[in-house]
Amino acid sequence: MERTFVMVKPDGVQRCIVGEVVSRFEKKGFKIVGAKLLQVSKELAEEHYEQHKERPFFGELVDFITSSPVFAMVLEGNNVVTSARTMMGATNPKDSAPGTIRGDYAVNIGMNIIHGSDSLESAEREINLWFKNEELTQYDVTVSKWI
Ligand code: DAT
Ligand code: MG
Repeated sequence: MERTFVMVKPDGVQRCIVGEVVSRFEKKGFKIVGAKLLQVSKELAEEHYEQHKERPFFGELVDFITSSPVFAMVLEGNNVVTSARTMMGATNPKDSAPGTIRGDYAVNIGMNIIHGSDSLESAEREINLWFKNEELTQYDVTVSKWI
């Protein structure tokens, strides 16, 4: 079954909308298979965002993601990588549609509430980067046959 990495960024944790964000994914029908609140190290932040290391905003991005705890999750479900990205909305909140997480809760591109893996390859890389195998669970949800 497909898995993705999703993280509520420091702005989302500070604004007390972790539950709101998690709830959207739960209600959609995705299964949480791992979750933790953590303070991100500079090393982890730089590795996570390595594809952006030449971009002018890289320093700010690393400073932001390490500024306060994040809530990291692994979600599982059919087509979850693409669906979670759709639920997040466009990167820049000025372009994200109402009804999406960024569209409903964010105003600035620097503080856009949530991260989600952008492809199956990124999801695999990010899940391995953020979670140890033993932190991920396997369990059956009895309602899954209705989802
Ligand atoms: P996404 O988070 O939608 O995958 P991304 O991978 O292109 O977007 O960029 C990672 C994060 O970097 C993004 O969530 C917010 C920040 N960012 C992207 N473009 C930016 C820009 N032009 N100025 C400032 N921050 C930016
Ligand atoms: Mg990205």
